[in-house]
Amino acid sequence: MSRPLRLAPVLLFCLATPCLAQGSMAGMGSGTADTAQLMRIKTTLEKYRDPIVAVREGYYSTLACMEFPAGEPGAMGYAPGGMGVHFLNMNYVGPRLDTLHPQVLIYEPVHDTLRLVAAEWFMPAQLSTTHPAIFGRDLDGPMEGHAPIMPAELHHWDMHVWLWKNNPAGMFSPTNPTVSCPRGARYTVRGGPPRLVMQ
Ligand SMILES: [Cu+2]
Repeated sequence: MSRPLRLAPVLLFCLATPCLAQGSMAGMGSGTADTAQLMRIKTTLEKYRDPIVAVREGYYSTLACMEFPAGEPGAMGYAPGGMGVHFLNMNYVGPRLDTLHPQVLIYEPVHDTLRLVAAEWFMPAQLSTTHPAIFGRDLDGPMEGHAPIMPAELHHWDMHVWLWKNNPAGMFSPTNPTVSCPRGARYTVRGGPPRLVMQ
């Protein structure tokens, strides 16, 4: 049990995992995830459309709005696109994944508000030497932590699921080409995808 606790400071420091997800409910159909199950999860998480509710329940903003304009050799094959702002709940970080308790909620800044677009399941690589899975799909990774909000040493697995915004790249794609961050804003971060690492 000391492992998750030791991770806490690191995770709190970084935390915004550029995660990528793909598709929308309409675009799903790949993999084994079942639409009815995803719809139930979406309904359960609907309350987090209000980011204040998310914060009150332990999902804290990691501040940066992440965009990945282009891929690069040796990195995760992210489709060019955005991810948005990650809100992380450390209470749910551990060696098991639960469909109803994603570790991360993702919001897209739209005018003066934040719009819930995706949920992300996240596990530090040190908690599992094999691909964790959820919805019958393996998480992506392991990959390095996402700069600048996570140290590169924070190797992890993650999976983005675009439950609230259609993703032309796929419902489980880490990035969404329709998501963007405010141009020129202080905390808009545009970068390359994280590197895959060996377990
Ligand atoms: Cu992400």
